[in-house]
Amino acid sequence: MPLQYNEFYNEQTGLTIGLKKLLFSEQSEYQLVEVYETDTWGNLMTIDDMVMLSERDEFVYHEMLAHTAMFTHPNPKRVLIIGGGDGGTAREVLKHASVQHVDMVEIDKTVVDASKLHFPGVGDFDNPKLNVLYEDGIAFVKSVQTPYDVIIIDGSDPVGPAEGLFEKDFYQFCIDALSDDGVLTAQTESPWVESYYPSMKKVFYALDDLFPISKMYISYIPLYPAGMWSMACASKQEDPLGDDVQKRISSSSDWLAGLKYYNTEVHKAAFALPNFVKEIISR
Ligand code: SPD
Repeated sequence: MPLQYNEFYNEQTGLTIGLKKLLFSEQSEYQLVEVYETDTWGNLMTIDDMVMLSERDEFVYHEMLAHTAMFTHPNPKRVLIIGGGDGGTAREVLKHASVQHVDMVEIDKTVVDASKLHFPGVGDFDNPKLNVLYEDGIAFVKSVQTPYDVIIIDGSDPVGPAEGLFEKDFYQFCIDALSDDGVLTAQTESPWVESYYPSMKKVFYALDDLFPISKMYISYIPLYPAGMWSMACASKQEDPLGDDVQKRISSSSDWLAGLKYYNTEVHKAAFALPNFVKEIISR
């Protein structure tokens, strides 16, 4: 019998990944963090038996979560990442020349330690603009004094320590912690996994109530449940589908050519939602 990792997301239906060996396993104060060497996906991190990232497909998630927010803001200087302990979202944020300071607030140091050891190509932890704090992201957002231009919620699934990242109260604190033209993106689970619909609805209804502009967008991440993944983009002023955003993306074509998923066309197309997805968050 080959060694396999299985994540079941619909009773008996799930995802199977071939494994070579277990590289890391630690029950932290918050969760079970494991890293495997896989057959064809590079190293794979799971938290409480749910896939967080693989070396081969992590670029989709991190590019889409980071650049959608960063290009929607006209001049992002201060950025807050809640979660994101593997460093992939910060790596993408730090590609933007306007950025002066990034606070990454990860509750679990074990995630950062495992990432530095087993995903050396993912994070940019030595970048002097990056400040890593090991704290509860919700408590941190409540106490923000100097506003951020962009807040990115790169949390885990809505079970365990990340549950609060799907609550309206949390987004109220986020809007207060954003500058007047602030932009927020958040990971919001798979449109194919019905057990997550209540959490998705909570986030989108909250953003719709709190922000002048809020939209869902989607991307394709093979090792996440069912491969289709949703994200939220909420903004105080700029529409992510506005002409200025498209101009900003196009004028960065020199370094954007180095990305593997995100580009001008993908930014726009990601906001085109199939009807069954629209239905999940319609009110
Ligand atoms: N089930 C996957 C949920 C995605 C959680 N975030 C992944 C962290 C990658 N930086």
